[in-house]
Amino acid sequence: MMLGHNRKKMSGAECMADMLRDYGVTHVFHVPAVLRKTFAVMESRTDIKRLHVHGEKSAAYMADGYARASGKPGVCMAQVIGALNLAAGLRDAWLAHSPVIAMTGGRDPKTKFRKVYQEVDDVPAFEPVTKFNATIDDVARFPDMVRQAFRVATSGTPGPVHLQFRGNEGQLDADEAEMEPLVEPQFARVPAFRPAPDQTSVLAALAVLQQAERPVIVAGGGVRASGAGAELVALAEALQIPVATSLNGKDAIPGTHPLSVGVVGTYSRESANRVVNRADLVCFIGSETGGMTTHFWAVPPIGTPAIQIDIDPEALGRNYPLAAGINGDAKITLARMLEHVDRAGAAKRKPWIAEAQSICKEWYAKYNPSLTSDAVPIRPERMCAEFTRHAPDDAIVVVDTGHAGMWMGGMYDLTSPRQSYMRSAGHLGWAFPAGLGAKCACPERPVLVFTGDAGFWYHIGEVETAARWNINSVTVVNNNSGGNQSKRGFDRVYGGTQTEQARELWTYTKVNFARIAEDMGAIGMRVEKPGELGPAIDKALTLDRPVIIDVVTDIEVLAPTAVT
Ligand SMILES: Cc1ncc(C[n+]2csc(CCOP(=O)(O)OP(=O)(O)O)c2C)c(N)n1
Ligand SMILES: [Mg+2]
Repeated sequence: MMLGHNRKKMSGAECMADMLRDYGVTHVFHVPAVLRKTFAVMESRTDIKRLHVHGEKSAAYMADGYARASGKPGVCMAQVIGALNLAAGLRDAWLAHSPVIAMTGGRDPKTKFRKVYQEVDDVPAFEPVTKFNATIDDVARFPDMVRQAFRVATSGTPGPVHLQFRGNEGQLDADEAEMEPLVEPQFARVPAFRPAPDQTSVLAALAVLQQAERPVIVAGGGVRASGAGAELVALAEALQIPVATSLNGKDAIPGTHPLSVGVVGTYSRESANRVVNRADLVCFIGSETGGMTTHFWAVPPIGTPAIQIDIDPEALGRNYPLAAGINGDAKITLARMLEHVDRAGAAKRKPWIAEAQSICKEWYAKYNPSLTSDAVPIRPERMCAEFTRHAPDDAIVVVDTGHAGMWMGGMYDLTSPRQSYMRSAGHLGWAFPAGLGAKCACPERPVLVFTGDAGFWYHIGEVETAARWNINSVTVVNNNSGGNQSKRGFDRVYGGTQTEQARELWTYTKVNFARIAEDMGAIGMRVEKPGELGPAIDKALTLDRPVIIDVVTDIEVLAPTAVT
């Protein structure tokens, strides 16, 4: 089929519905009313599920969770008045490089600047959170602009895009034109391209890496986007190099692998920071070398010899001067490195591996009492240990930020290369709706969410969405009736000890989320004793219903902070 040779008269709505179907989109998350006609024709022309949710921000988070779980772009939509709510929800996708496509209604040239009801110029607000931010005023542009949206979202370093359609509800979709709803399947998922590295830089980087006595790999989200976990582990094994990950790259290597040292950086595991800071060379793969992963460039300190591999050439050397840099897709690059690797030198790193492993053993010995604690109220470390024991081999584990990110990033171990781990890139409240999106994308895989109560409150209304649409994720709430990650910071500004009244700044009323969930049509379970959590997770995963497990935890327990 040649582009431009199969045009027929059709509406924008028909064109959009056909294109989304042919790109393999299965779900669209929206708050009405936007592209109304498109939604109507979707019903007869496609099997796309049109999820009417409780807020534009959660629609964006669902699309983001869908995208991160499947690699396929997640699609979310809002009318003009909801556009900035949607933009707010793209911020996590932007930070995590997730391919989300947001569509909104926009201004009509006939009436703009006349104080039209609900209208402002939304386009600039999408600028900082998208790779491509465009307006469509003529229906004949549907095919090329939708293709461009998928192209940009999935290629290079992936990320969100925004298309604004003429009319507050995007009524442009009712117009007709001669169009061809052609799609390019290559851009239906990440990565669209796998650019291969040049041979010279592969050999140069290998030479540096093989010479090092105490190298460490830091694997980032680029490894997960590239699906390069197997190649990463193979290279680490061939050269005997310990592997730390960023939070975003946590599922690049199972936590139970003998070369895994944990998540490095700010929300981290002490063993990873200690190993990275003892290394004589750090090899960053698919990592932005950002503040969170490097504990604001203290782990490793700037000046530590470094290698970097990235699909984006502009990322190479941004924060650490490089001994070698490779521009390429992580999976292809690691495969090329494996072809040329000299395994003979690996033996010299025996003492380094032994040191890294003893640092990991020390970590387990130090935290074993809290990981196995029978204390009531329950300690969050024990919750993480139950996740390690009870997450099925093919689970998608979805984690909120703040304390949730610290607890699970540091204390939970993936036990199989088939498990996935996705985490909020900074927004409290992301995990629960993102978990729903992940379950929509991968209905056959168990989805287990870890969130704090403050995180869960944000989008609690989506329990009703989960029940209505049978989105059967299992959400475990670390319920300490407050946002106790904030406690340390308030202790500090009160000069060491808070006043009793200061607790109004970070605590809530005690509630039973299990009961609230039941009222909204989900299954609720309440866990008050540590031994009950594992069996509750096992049971919840058999129910084929959305489940909220409310775990009553200790408000005084704080996560360990990063070591340098
Ligand atoms: C959108 C947003 N607003 C504010 C914050 C700052 N923040 C980080 S953690 C936190 C409280 C977390 O409370 P909860 O989810 O209950 O977890 P806990 O600390 O109690 O374990 C807040 C307000 C944030 N990360 N994101
Ligand atoms: Mg809390």
